[in-house]
Amino acid sequence: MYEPTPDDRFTFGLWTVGWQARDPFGDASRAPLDPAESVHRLAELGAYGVTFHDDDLLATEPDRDTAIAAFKKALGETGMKVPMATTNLFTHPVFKDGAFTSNDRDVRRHAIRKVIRNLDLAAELGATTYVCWGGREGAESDAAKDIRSALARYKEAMDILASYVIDKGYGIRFAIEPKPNEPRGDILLPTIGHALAFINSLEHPEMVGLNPEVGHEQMAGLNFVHGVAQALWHGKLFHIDLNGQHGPKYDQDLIFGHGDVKSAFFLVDLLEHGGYDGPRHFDYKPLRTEDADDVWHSAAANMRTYLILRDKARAFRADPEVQEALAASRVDELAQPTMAPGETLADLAADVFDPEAAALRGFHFTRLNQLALEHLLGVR
Ligand code: 3MF
Ligand code: MG
Ligand code: MG
Ligand code: MG
Repeated sequence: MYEPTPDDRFTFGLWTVGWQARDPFGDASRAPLDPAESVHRLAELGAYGVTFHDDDLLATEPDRDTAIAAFKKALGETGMKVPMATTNLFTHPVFKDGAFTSNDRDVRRHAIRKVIRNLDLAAELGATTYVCWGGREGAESDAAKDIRSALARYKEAMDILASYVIDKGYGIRFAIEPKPNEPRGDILLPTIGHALAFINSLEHPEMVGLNPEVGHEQMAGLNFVHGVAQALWHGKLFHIDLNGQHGPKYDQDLIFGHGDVKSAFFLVDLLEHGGYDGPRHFDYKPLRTEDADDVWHSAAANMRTYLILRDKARAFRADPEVQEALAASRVDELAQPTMAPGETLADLAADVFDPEAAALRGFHFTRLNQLALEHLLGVR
């Protein structure tokens, strides 16, 4: 039970299992991992595919062509897919003031070239989503960056990339990954909402959606389930980064479910019943305390936790007492339009309504919440 298969569409960034656990205070605690080994190990664990930054492929082999050939060989041997790719625009010090929005115009031009080069590889490997996380697009001082110009340059870069993909005929859509801070003091497009508004200003808004990450919204104290629901409502949930976080602090990238488990339960419920059909992509970091074997236990833990929560969410929905509680809370009533078709404002005005009596009606949400918790805790 809870054994993942490729049908579950679980994917992992090469940079997750491959993280050497360097942090701002300490050196690497693990050796670099050969991407081809990661592909094989993840396939054995039941994953569907892998994703990568351009530079991730060079973890153990500096020659790009040789590295790509070895990666392709591993994909061929395992049947693993590459549904998403992305660009590293944050590690090299040239990107210290950002990439698309660096004050240095030469750097901005270099960044666009770097993305284009990896877009060609992404298309060749069959990726359909290209993620843009604005890691260093930001500032520490409000004097240092003209945010309106930065957004104009961000838009310029996204427009150039979208028309490149159209010209090439690549079947790729872009997904912006919001994050409030870290590594910059403040990052542009800090939340799902900011990114959604930005997308409306682009030349090809239909080609650009979101890749929200659990921990990134929770770092800002926001409700991730609400954010994902809004992205779905706008038709913009192109991809997702699943992991765990304990509220507002540094980006923990814990295993999925190892942070706010109740939010993880409702997230899985939403993804499974809310019409998302993309990959379930894990963007986590194996703890720095873990050794080379532990890494694979941690990868497996992400998928197992998702499958357990999927089971719990199904059981929650199927429980007659839950159905009764949902009805008592009038959850379905919200789907009913406030005005019936053909009704006029005169009809609205004619309502006989007693606000004092309506104010006395309880919604019984506590019972629903407790039922969800009991399903999650395994006592129902
Ligand atoms: C950082 C992230 C990134 C992005 C990745 C792209 C290194 O907090 O979440 O991971 O997910 O760059 O997709
Ligand atoms: Mg994170
Ligand atoms: Mg992250
Ligand atoms: Mg991420």
